[in-house]
Amino acid sequence: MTYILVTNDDGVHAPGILALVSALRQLGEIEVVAPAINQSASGHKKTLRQDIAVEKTTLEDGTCALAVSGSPADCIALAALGMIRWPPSIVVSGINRGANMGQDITYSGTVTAALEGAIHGVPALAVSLNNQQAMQPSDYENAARIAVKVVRKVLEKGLPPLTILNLNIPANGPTPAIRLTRQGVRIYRDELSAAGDIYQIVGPEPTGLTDEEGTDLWAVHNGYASLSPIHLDLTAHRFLADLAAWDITL
Ligand SMILES: [Mn+2]
Repeated sequence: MTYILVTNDDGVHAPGILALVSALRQLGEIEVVAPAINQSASGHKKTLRQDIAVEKTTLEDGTCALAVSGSPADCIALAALGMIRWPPSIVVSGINRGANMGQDITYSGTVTAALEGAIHGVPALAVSLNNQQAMQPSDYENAARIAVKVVRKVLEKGLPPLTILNLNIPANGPTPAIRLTRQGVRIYRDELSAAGDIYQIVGPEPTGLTDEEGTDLWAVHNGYASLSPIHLDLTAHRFLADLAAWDITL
């Protein structure tokens, strides 16, 4: 029996997770463990030696869920360490409000929750919806339908160790096709806002991109769903030989 663990970073009562749960239910049993409040851009945060509160809650459609005071990755870690049945057939994280492409991947709670699944040896998929325009419920339904297609394939094929899939879907579907992509490069336009000694990083949605064909940013910018395999090995392999030539000796 297929058993799917669903999480997100927008919080357990966000519309994206509801659409995802609703669509995935056709594939098997669902457990929902998600942050109690919005934890977007929390990165791969691990809450160590601090209390994490977990409360039962109910989604709008009556689905039972666990609301966690920790990070998205904490939700998966708690499940993996014995809070609920483990392992699931797959961890699915999303549907995030806003794309997670380029360097967003390291900021994203949506993606890092999926990475936490990979660390614990389970296949995982992150799903995000691009929000350059206002999003409709139908956008989440379209994204969830595409996610189901990818989940079916992962359940059939599995994924290599420490590897996840990162799925980004344009708003204002229908989406014509999925493009297999590599991680692109974002251009952020953040600004600093100061009031005395209190600062805020503010900015619009990161609209800048290097529009290089074959990247996640390129695909979504051109109306396609983007599917990237992401690996937890962050080594800059191509630089390793140059680094050796530095000849750092002790
Ligand atoms: Mn989010």
